[in-house]
Amino acid sequence: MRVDVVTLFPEMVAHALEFSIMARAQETGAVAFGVHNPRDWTTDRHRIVDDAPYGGGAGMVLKPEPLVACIEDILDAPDAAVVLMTPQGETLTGPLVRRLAGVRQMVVLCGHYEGVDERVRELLVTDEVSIGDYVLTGGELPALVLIDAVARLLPGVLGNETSACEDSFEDGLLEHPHYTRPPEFRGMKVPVELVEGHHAVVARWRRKMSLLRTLRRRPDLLARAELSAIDREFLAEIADEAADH
Ligand code: 6GU
Repeated sequence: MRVDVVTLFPEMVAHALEFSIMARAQETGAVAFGVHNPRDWTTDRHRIVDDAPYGGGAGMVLKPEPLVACIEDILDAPDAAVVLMTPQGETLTGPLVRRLAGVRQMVVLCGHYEGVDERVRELLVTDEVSIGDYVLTGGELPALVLIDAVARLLPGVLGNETSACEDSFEDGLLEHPHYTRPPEFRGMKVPVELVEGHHAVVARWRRKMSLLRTLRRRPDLLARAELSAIDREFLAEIADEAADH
């Protein structure tokens, strides 16, 4: 997959992609990143990228000419997604990440100031994405969140040791707790089910903890999760225990 980021702060984005799994994903060729400054597509002496909004009001709006010239130069796949990062966008979730992970090219436009001229959206933007209901000063951090979430689903990016399919949300439940050595730390013991290491016992303990965590922290997820008869039995047991106390 090719990912091109359009930003007035290219160093901020490029540097963040130089670490850990994103760096390795680039080295192995699973993903190719490009970072572009629309200022390089201006044609005036002052390299101006923004202007005051028509109709007045506070803040500046990103001008259409440099943004459109930049994006049109970058686009090379016919099925490319052109994603505008904006608090007005669709909230980023697993299904949206999986859909975007299926395109050959993703161009990510980082909004700034009051936003971008509406004609850029009409001409080129295919998706508008927000990372949650709070306002940030720019689209760079949200773009990095989106890119990380998408890139880790691409074939060959995660090793088997950190497979994506056991993550929280993948089966609609939160993950179980994790432990490593030592078996006792400050008087706190690792659960016996894990220490003894019988596969079926470990699997049952993990599933139960996953259900319990989701019930306590995210009952909204539990209501939508796919649950087996055994899962439901366990949840009924918890409900009975709670009723007894
Ligand atoms: Cl995509 N941009 C900005 N500026 N703020 C946000 C956001 C995006 N998503 C949540 N807050």
